[in-house]
Amino acid sequence: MIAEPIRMQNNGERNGENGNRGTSVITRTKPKTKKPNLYRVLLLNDDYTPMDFVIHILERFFQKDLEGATRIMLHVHNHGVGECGIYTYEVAETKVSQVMDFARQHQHPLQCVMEKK
Ligand code: TYC
Repeated sequence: MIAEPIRMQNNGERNGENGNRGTSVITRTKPKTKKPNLYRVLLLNDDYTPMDFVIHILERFFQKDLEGATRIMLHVHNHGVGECGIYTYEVAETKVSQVMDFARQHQHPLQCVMEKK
């Protein structure tokens, strides 16, 4: 965490007649633009899930065209794991659930996981 410059905005009652300190307001001078944590969604290889089914998953849930989906599927097939996309936490979580539910419905052992970038 990096401290950002702040400005003290005093309301003129810093030392009131009764000696109490008045309320001071601190104002952020720089707009706060926090970057969200990002997560990779990964597919894992297995020996049973059909290649065409994995391609369909990549088209349906990760908006890949046939060429991109085929490239990712073959990367997973050849290397054991591959990246389908990078998303914020809730979107990544939803993608993983959608893939796992769809694979289970079709009785394929395909595994999909997320990892923090
Ligand atoms: N290895 C599978 C096969 O030969 C294909 C496959 C690719 C499976 C990617 C899972 O995430 C995967 N049918």
